[in-house]
Amino acid sequence: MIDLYTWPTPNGIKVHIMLEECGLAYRAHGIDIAAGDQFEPEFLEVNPNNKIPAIVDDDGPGGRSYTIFESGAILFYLAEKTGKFFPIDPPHRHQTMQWLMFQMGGVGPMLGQANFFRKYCPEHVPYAIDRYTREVHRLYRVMNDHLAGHAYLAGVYTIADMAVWPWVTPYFQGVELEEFAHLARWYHEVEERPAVQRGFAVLSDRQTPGAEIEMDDAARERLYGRSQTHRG
Ligand SMILES: N[C@@H](CCC(=O)N[C@@H](CS)C(=O)NCC(=O)O)C(=O)O
Repeated sequence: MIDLYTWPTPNGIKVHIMLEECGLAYRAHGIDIAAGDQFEPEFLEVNPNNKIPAIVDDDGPGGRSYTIFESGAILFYLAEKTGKFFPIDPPHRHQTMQWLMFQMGGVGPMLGQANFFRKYCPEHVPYAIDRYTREVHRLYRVMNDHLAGHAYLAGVYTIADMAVWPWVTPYFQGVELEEFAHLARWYHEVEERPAVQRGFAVLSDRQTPGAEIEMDDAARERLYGRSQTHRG
């Protein structure tokens, strides 16, 4: 059994999808990041980086309990554990890693900043909105051009698709998906997968997946406030 500590945001959803795709048994524990659950001592023991997602696998390496955080590392761990969605043959394997890194180092941080400055920042900062919205367009174009000649990011369906897909879901990052025909084709194809739909629905009774998080001043301070840098 895997204990999954998560919230229905893109970084959480990618792991929900992988667990569903692999048919692994898991228990989802909601960590409400707007309410500050990520700073509770019990959660910090699981992830000292105070972010979702994280998992505790009671059947980890050597049959022992194993804790791991960082969504890309979790996908990689689950792929190695099950032998699924991370091809063995060198071109596909390296392409999978390339697009997974592209998501973790580019798509996640840049789209995250675009969403922050467009929706959550208490000040209107045009320079930041322009910068990150342009970056979103650039990243969408890179993926769109690639998907013009490939069914999936690494050629076949892998953890790289699972990592990128939930980031393309929120539409408040200043792009129209349908303007990127190949990316849209891929997006809708992945969306049709039953495991993706089940993964997307995890904890949807507590927060609409991929949607804007309701943010009052207290929640904004918990998530982005200066007090976080002084946490003991
Ligand atoms: N690089 C991390 C990023 C995780 C992340 O940013 N999680 C967000 C939700 S999508 C979070 O938990 N934020 C709470 C906080 O920063 O206090 C990963 O991919 O796991």
